[in-house]
Amino acid sequence: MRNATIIVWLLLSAFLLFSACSRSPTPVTAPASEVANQTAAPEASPTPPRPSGPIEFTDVSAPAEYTSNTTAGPSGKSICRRRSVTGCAFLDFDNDGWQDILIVNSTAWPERKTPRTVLALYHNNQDGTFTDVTQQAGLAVEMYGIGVAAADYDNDGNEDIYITCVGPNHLFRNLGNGKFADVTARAGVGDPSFSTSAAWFDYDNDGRLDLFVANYVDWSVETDQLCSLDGKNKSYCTPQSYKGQSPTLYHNRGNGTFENVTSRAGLNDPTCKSLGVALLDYNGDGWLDLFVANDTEPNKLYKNNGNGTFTDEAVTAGVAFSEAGTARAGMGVDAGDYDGSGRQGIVVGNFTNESMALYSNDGSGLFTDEAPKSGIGKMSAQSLTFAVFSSITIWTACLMCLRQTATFPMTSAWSSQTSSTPSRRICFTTRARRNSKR
Ligand SMILES: [Ca+2]
Ligand SMILES: [Ca+2]
Ligand SMILES: [Ca+2]
Ligand SMILES: [Ca+2]
Repeated sequence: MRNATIIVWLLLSAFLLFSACSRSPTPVTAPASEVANQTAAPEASPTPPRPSGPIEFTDVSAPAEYTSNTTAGPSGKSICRRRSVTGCAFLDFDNDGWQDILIVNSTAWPERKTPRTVLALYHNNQDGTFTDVTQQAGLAVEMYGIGVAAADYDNDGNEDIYITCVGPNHLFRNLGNGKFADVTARAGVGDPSFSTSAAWFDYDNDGRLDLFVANYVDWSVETDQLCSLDGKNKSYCTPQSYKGQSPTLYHNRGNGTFENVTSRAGLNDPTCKSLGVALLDYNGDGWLDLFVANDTEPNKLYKNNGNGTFTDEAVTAGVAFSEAGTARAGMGVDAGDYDGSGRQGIVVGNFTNESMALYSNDGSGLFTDEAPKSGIGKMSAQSLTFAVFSSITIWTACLMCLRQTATFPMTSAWSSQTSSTPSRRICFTTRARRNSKR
């Protein structure tokens, strides 16, 4: 199931970068004679010791030459573009066993004379440094990118890249020789919507990864609206000013092409204003389901019916609204067995004063928001939580911080089937603030 789904985003990336850079040297195997002479060691504890204090991260960007000229986009014309900064992914594109880095980039308005901005691919030199290989990889492509989902969709052993964009998305096939080819047109996956997050997963269990694309609002240069806080100066409109956009589901035909099966699958819903998607099998039936975090609209929990269709169960499951019955500004989302119950729960990042949601899965199809009781609610109340990462700890990315929100006695670590989006750089690239006066 290594490639069942791979969605990589900033916090996961940061975690992996930390792990990679602190990788221990390869252990040397002792000769058999020495092993035989060793006295029996005490049985290892089944649970590794936990750190006694907070986990500390060190910024290794400069020493690793891990830098990129990213842009958070044009200013003035739209809140939507400006506040949607870009994501990144860790993937081993050359199969050398070391995670490489892909950074998505946005771009400026055509009328603004700014330097050309493109994707950035950094090869891991295995010594703590990285080399920019964007040009030779064929990824020096300009687009208004937002997120990235990496997976081997054609089962050739090489991880491919899907970039979500404002405007048509891009699929880059990994040719296996260090180069990528833009196969978007042939594959038929160039969703023209305002795409934010994407997930590769095999919804029909045919052995081929399909593609779910989360879309945001019906915004474009032409539909940009005038909003003002003082009646004089243009400010950024809130999501309520724009119509939502339906997500898109592409079925992998297995011949390098995909079919848009959104309507047939029952996923056509233009009320969605989606920023994040998480994969989980919340009812344990072997069919991957989808949780979609919506901004100012009810969240969705798409139950996979096992026959190519999905049914939104979010309201009955108790994950569509806050406990006060209001739709929150769902952004980052992740799923994982945070409580060791054997069932996957859901964590969602929301707007300031909305608190995060921590949905506990009781196994009967119902969820309970444990955020208030667990302390996460209070701790996250003042944060605008864009992204979350559920593993041994729940990490949250708010505007100006990377915060270890809480630690749970997880028994299962990160699952290849439960990853999360949005693939967006948050804390380290932007100081943009959303207007809190919605
Ligand atoms: Ca590599
Ligand atoms: Ca591939
Ligand atoms: Ca499939
Ligand atoms: Ca299921």
